Amino acid sequence: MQRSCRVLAAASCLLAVIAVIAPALGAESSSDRDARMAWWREARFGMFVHWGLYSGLAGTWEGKPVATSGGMEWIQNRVKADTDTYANRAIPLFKPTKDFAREWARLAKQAGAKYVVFTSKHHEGFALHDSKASDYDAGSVLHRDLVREIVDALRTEGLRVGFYHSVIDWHHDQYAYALSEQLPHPLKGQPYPNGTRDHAKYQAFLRAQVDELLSNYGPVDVMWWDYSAQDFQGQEAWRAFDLMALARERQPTIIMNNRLFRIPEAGWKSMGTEGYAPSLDPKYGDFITPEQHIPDTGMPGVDWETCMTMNTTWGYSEHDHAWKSNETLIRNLIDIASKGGNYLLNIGPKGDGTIPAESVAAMRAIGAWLKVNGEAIYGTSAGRFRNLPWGRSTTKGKTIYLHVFDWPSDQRLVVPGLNDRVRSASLLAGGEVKAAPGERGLVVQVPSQSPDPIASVIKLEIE
Ligand code: FHN
Repeated sequence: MQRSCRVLAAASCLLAVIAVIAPALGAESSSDRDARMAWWREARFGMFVHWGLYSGLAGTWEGKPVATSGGMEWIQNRVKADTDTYANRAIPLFKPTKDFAREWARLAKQAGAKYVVFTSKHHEGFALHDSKASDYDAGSVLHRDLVREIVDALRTEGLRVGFYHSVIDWHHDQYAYALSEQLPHPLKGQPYPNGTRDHAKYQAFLRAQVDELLSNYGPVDVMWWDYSAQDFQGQEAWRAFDLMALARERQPTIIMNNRLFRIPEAGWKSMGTEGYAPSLDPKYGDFITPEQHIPDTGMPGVDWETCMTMNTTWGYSEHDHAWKSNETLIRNLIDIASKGGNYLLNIGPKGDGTIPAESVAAMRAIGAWLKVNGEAIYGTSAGRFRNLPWGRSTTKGKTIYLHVFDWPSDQRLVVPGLNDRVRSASLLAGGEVKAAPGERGLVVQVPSQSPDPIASVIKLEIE
């Protein structure tokens, strides 16, 4: 083989290696990053799933409701139970049906979600996969690999796969909870039951399970770490950079959130769900994660995703009936998209994996709205207009989508400040509308009745 060919072959193989390790080295070019983030940015809407042993307890302990609101996935911490007491009570109530995973995947598809992030392990420490690194897992306890079942079901529906993996662990006997004031632990303030704890052993365990999840289940699209405190985070707490390098090595195009850290450079200004800051150095993650909260304005140049419950708990509770309305959920999706963000909406299945009827109905309502108006959400960017009195807007190239919440009683919808020439105007739900320049901006003549009281979308093609 001629010398020049050998050089060429070596060069292209070197380039391939660099493309794989560049993100790990934080040297990823912005065009490579844009390519890696493209599907996620276009998706706009994902389904979050909190499911684990806490789902069987359903917010009840010793026959009494622990509370009627707030995260029941935290029940072990709320009742201050040690892991053995907790496991003995919870495991008998955790009996997944044969087809639970297919029901999840079908609902996500019907809802119009493009990706699903589910709890491979929450703070309780129980792993849903068949783990060789632990006996507190579905493999040892149920002789099933629930992660396999879920991943296969999601792929069958063509959905992207994400793991929510807790770095906090209320089960592992080397997790040194006394090292953090700010992070929760059921035994907080008590001496370690086993005397001393070597947190480095926990870090090695954490890495081993993450490696299993990112090596044994095919392509994984999202890693949703959770969560760190200002007094315990990053390399010190979790060997975070090593974990991220491992994830990029096993899954070169994986997208990761910012919750291995709790510092301003990683998009955090304080503790608490609204403690996020609108800036993110890519070496700390790919997107920031407002929780239960929609930012007032977009965050140009920063990828962000608001995660939210449908009631007030992430894990299932039979005592929490504070369900948000379909109107609130659909308008949240629109509001978030109009500001250039993603919406990760949670369901909390029961101990047998079945999904509360209220969540099924809400997801199907969102899906029905997206069936008609999906083009005004998927693949769009933040709208040009702020504080539209009647709704929100999104953009896609030379197309502007007007999401009308409050239909004008005089059938004249004014778009303040829009003076572009309009080539065509139509309702996505069907029906023509007429658009003409007006004093304060474009005036769109609309029918007397809105096609959809929750939100009707007008599509404007701009010259
Ligand atoms: O403690 C968790 C909580 O249980 C839930 O998982 C949320 C979801 O984003 N994250 C943590 C609280 O910030």
